[in-house]
Amino acid sequence: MAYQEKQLQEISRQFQIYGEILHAETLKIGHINETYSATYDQGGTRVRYIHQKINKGVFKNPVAVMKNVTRVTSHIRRKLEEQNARDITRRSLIVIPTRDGQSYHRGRDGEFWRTLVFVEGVQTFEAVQSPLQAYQAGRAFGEFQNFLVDLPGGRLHETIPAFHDTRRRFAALQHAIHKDHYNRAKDARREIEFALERASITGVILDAMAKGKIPERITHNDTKFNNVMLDTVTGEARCVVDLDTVMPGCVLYDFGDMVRTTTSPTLEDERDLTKVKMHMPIFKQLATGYISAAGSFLKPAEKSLMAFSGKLITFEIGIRFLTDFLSGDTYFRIHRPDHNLDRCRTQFKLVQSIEQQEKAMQKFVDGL
Ligand code: GN1
Ligand code: MG
Repeated sequence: MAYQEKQLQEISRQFQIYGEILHAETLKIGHINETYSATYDQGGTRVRYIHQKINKGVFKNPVAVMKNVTRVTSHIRRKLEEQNARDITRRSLIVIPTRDGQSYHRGRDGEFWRTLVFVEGVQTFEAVQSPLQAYQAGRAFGEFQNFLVDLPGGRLHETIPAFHDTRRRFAALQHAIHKDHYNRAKDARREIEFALERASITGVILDAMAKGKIPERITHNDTKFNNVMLDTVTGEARCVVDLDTVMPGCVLYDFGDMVRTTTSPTLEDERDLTKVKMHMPIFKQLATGYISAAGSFLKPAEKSLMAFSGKLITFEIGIRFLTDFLSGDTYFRIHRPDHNLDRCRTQFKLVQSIEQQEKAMQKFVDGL
């Protein structure tokens, strides 16, 4: 644990938490931020909060990140209140302000911290357990996008510019191959070849957006399956989390990443590639769930690229892992040597599997 309980204690005192910290644990989720859950005694009841250190290397402007997060979460909360929805505090994240009313605390070491209400009675999964879970994920992210179609107050900050600019991601890969700073290209020959053969797909969504065929919308941009919290009892999606990259984007980035992280019921770094496969029944549930919530605002042009987006975003994340492997693993946290190469292989295997079934996927979406 990078931060000891004592340090966390000091940080937690900066926030409007009316309780005494009892203990804290590291949560091993995500490749980027550091996340802790802390238990407090609040008037004799135990309550939990999330404390998170924002990765400044990745999010160059944490203040902008928190501005976005606050706007988005308060808007969703207001909408849920208007609908007289129940269980509101488990349906959208709640940012706990600092004692001086800010959405983040900047420590003496310059690090940025934020605190969120811990949503109880939910689970996240690294791999899908059933097609119905994919339906839930699709519905949850579709609903999230739908909540934000009328966000007031102007354009959100681009917390990471060109985040899903697949052409730029591809150029970054080419650069890393060319530099081969760590002499690792020899270990990834097949993966490099696989990537280079598919250069032509990188411009499809970007071009459609540039031509105005596909609109810019507010999107989540990191719709991994483990960013959906499912109710432990009912299995229903309650809340989507990890809002750092909520910003102007394309709905297909979100749908594509859902395809990547749900349709093969395997881990993102599964080493047994024979297990990695796009499962049609899961895809069908995912797409149905998504359309059930997003169908009301989607344009035909967006819908028509849904199947393709699964392939593209899986490819994109694959080349990001490959680029990081070639560049010395500086971006994604790794837990073993060659971890990013393994992650890349898993993504590329899934790309292949999607390619084999793309027509059938397309046909299904067209019928929705
Ligand atoms: C990163 O760390 P996490 O799970 O929030 C990354 C995503 C990738 C994902 C791959 C800001 O997300 O873009 O799809 O890893 N987030 C950022 O697992 O780069
Ligand atoms: Mg994330």
